[in-house]
Amino acid sequence: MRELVVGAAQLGPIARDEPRESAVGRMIALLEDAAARGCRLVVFPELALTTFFPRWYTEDQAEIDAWFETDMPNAATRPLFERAKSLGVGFYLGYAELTIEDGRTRHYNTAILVNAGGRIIKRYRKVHLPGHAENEPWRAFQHLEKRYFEPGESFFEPVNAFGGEIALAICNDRRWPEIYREAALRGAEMVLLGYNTPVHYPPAPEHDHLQGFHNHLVMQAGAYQNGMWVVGVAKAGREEGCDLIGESCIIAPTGEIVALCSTLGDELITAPCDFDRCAEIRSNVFNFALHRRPQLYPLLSADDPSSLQG
Ligand code: CDV
Repeated sequence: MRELVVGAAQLGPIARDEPRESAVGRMIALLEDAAARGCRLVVFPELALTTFFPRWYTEDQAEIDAWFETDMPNAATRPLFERAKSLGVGFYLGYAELTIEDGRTRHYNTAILVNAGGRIIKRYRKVHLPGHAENEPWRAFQHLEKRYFEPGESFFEPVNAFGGEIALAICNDRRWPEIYREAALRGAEMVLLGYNTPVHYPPAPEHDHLQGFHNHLVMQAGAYQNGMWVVGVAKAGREEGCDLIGESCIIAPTGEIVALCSTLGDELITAPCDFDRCAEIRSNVFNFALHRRPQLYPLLSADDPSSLQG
C-alpha cells in the first residue's frame, strides 16, 4: 500500500477588489485544517489568488498584467509557502504567470506543485485555453482566456512526489480524454486539477443545467479509463455576479467519487489515496500493454486528421 491523504481545498468566490493576501489567508486556514486531518498534499483551484479576471474585456495591457504574478513565491504568497513547509504539507496552486523568455513577455495560466519542503517541483501551463480573444458584448460575461494567455506546450508527464507519480492539468483540460491517457501512458497515478466553471455557458445555454454532470462525467471517466486518481478542485459560488459550480471531488481509479464538497464556499474534503489501487484497473480491464491497439488510433495525435483518413 502506498497511501497519501489528499485534501481538495475548494475556495468560495474571490471579489474583484479582494487582495491576494486575503485569498492566501483563506488558503492557509484550509491548509491548517488539512494538516490537522492528516493531509500531506492539498489542491487549490485554478487562478486561486484573484477573481476570475478573464470575464472582463480590456485593451489596457497594464490593467491585465496587474492580475499576473511575476515571481513565485512573492510577497503575497510567501506566507502560504512558509506555513505549508512548517506543516510539512505540499500543495497545488493555480495562478496567472507573467514571465520573460528569450526577451519576450509571456502570459500563462499556470499551476505549480510544491513539495513538503516548500520547493516548486513542477510547473504546468494550461494547454487547452477555452473562450475567445475578442470582445463579445452579447455574452452575459466574457471568457477571454484566448486573449490574455497563450497556451502551454508541455506534455502531461508526471513528477515522482508524495509517494506516487503526479501529473497536473487545469480546468478545461479535464474535458479532453487525451490528457488522461497521455498522462497515464507516461506513468501518472494521480492527476491534480483546479477549475473555474461558470454555470452559464453563453454559446450553449441549453446545457447550463448539465454543468455539474459534465464536470463529474469527464473526471470520473478519465480516472476509470486510465486507472488513476483524479482530484478536481473548484473556485465556486457567485463571483462578481457570475455563478461558478462547486462539487470539488476526489475520484478513485475505479471512477468512484470518494469525497465531495457540499457547499459553494471555502471547504476542505480529504481522502486517503492508495497509489497501488491504480493496478486494480491497469492490471485488468485497462491493461494498456495487453489490450491497447494504438496502431488503429493514428488520428488521435494527427494535426490534420483528414490527411490520414483512408
Ligand atoms: N476556466 C475554464 O477553463 N473554464 C471552462 C469553461 C469556460 C467551459 C471549463 O472547461 O470549465
